[in-house]
Amino acid sequence: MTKATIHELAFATDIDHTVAMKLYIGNKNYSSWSMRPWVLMRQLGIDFEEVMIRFDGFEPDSAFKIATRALHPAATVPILEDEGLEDEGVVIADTLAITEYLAERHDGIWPQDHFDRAEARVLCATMHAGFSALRACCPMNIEADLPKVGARLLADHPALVAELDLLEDLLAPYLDGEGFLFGGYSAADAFYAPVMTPLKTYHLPMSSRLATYQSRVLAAEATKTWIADALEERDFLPFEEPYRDGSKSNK
Ligand SMILES: N[C@@H](CCC(=O)N[C@@H](CS)C(=O)NCC(=O)O)C(=O)O
Repeated sequence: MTKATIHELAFATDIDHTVAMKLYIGNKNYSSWSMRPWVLMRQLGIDFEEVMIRFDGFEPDSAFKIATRALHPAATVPILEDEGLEDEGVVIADTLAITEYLAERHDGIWPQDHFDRAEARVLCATMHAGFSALRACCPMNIEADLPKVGARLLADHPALVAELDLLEDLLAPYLDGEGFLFGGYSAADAFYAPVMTPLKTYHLPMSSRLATYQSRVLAAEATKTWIADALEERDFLPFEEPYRDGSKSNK
């Protein structure tokens, strides 16, 4: 897998078209949506080129928005670009759509068993469409450690507490095994891995079974690599930091 960083993709004319699939992602410390297809592809050994579009803000005239809009009107990351043959190609925004696209070409994205597959899809769809309080109160911030903030958020936001209960209830049937949610690594693990990082960052409560799964999924090779890359970024972005003061942080 090769790596590139771009800041003004919208104006770039020399994009390398030699690699079949490109995954456009945001900052690894902050972009939980980008993390999902990245860890999925990486863990399953699907080759891709990673292109980071740095978050500089989400205003319409930000470099991030200009670059992402040039790729797809959704103007969000992740975006998967697959060139296909003879100038055909596809640009896919949205993690679920990317996951289904990959599943049409690669084994192992969804569990093998018919019923497991349906249940894995429910888990992914529920994560994709829900958990708005967790997302809003506890944005992913891999390198931060915010126990006091976490305690305050739990006291002030009943919706956050309810979503943590929902997380436990949703995953409970799948936490007995020694492996991942459906045995082998699947899209379900990739969709839930990013949520395991705020549980750590904000010291949120969880059952011992969920904590065991958290350790397992964070120790998966792909997740470990993503986290190591995130820790190396050292790119403090105030608009992604509701709780910290940049002057006291890493940059
Ligand atoms: N439904 C999209 C959501 C993607 C998303 O919101 N990504 C964030 C980065 S983690 C983003 O690009 N935000 C830019 C914005 O909100 O304008 C997906 O599943 O991929």
